[in-house]
Amino acid sequence: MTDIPALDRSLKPLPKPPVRIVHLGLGAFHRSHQAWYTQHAGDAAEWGIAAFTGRRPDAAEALSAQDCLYTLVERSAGGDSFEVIGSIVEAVDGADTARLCGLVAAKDTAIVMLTITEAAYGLAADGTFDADAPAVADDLRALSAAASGGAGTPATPLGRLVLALARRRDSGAGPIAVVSCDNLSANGDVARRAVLGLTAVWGRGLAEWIDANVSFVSTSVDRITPRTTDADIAEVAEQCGYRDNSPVVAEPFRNWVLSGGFPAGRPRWEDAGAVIVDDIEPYENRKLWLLNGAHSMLAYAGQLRGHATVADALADPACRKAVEDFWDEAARHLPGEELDIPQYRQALLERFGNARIAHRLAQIAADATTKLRMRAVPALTAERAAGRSGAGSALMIAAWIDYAGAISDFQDPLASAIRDANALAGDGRVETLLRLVSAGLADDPQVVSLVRGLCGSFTAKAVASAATQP
Ligand code: CS2
Repeated sequence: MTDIPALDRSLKPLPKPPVRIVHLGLGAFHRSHQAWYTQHAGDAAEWGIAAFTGRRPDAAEALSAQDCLYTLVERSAGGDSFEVIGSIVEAVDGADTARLCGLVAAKDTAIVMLTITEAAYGLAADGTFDADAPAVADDLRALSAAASGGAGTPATPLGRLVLALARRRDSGAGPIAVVSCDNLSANGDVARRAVLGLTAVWGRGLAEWIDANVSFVSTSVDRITPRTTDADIAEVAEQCGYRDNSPVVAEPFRNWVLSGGFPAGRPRWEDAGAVIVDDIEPYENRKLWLLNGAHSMLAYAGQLRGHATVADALADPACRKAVEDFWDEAARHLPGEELDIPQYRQALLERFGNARIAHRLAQIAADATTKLRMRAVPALTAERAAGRSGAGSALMIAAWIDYAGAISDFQDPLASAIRDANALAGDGRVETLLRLVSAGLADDPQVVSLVRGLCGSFTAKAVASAATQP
């Protein structure tokens, strides 16, 4: 494979638009979603993206080595199609706060976009900003030092954003939009709360400037994007005849709903199918509960039953039933004919069933405590308030509790608290784990006993009994 050319702009001379969007969280999802929409906007020639990585520089190095071009492999049940994406024009190590500040402070920059993961917003279990979370506390110290002219370099994406917004204020470049593209309900409001929480130590009117000049846009984002594998890299070489070390694979489906103002302009994303609405909540809830909620159910139940991918788990009747029961509950709280829930559910079954997309359950299982708050807790709380048990939603939490007890190596912002809870003997374990997801639910003895009773639903015993059923 050494005799094929490398992908770069001499091989594919795509236009290189000027940077007007700064993105934090360079990863596969940004590349399959917002970068695709930006390339397909009618005025794409005016909108380039400078994308910054999170914790590690690797993705920026790999992309820079090929002039920021990469192949999007659109993988349907029937086959693959390939497109080179060129809307990212600069890929930067997230630790390079000098470059970030320079770009955010530039007059031409109109948008800062975020795909930093749900866990990065520093939310406490009650949805408020948690100033005591360890990474947040470190950044508050760094920002406080920077605010007084000393050396302080924040390490979290939102800490870095606050530093950069302070530079924009100082440069007089004017209003800007911050667009959260993470799977959180009211993600624009959550981003605003987190930014203002981190701004508190800055003083000197920065919070007031942000209030008056930064528009926090809420979005609902959707495109299933599994992690790229070596086989994908080999396939691109074979099918496209060039070497791309950073292709990204995604399903054909994509959806983007946005709500909020863009004081310095935005690409015409609607030309590419994005939808601009006044009230985003119904769309957000539909996607978060039905798609992401089903994903989390399959991630925990499916892995307990020995499955590795979404498609495998969905083909298992026990997992499929758990998803459908949960959907029945969640759908009761998704009113409005325009949401067309039956059609949406049917489409999800088809998308999840696309076995050519190897979407790993282990990838979805990460950051459970944050995700379950968005995916299981709202429907469970609404069902309880309506006088029903909420067993379909509670099963998602019970499956996670079993999963958390069954594996030792997991990623979660509350990993050490989960480990401490797992060490508890007897009845206390379930209640303590439930409390990490929702204090309100853990305060209700009926919910605790419901979840406790549902634990074990997908264990080996359940597998055996399901297998003997007709
Ligand atoms: C998934 C999402 O990993 C996860 O938590 O549920 O990444 C999901 O694939 C996307 O939101 C699809 O749009």
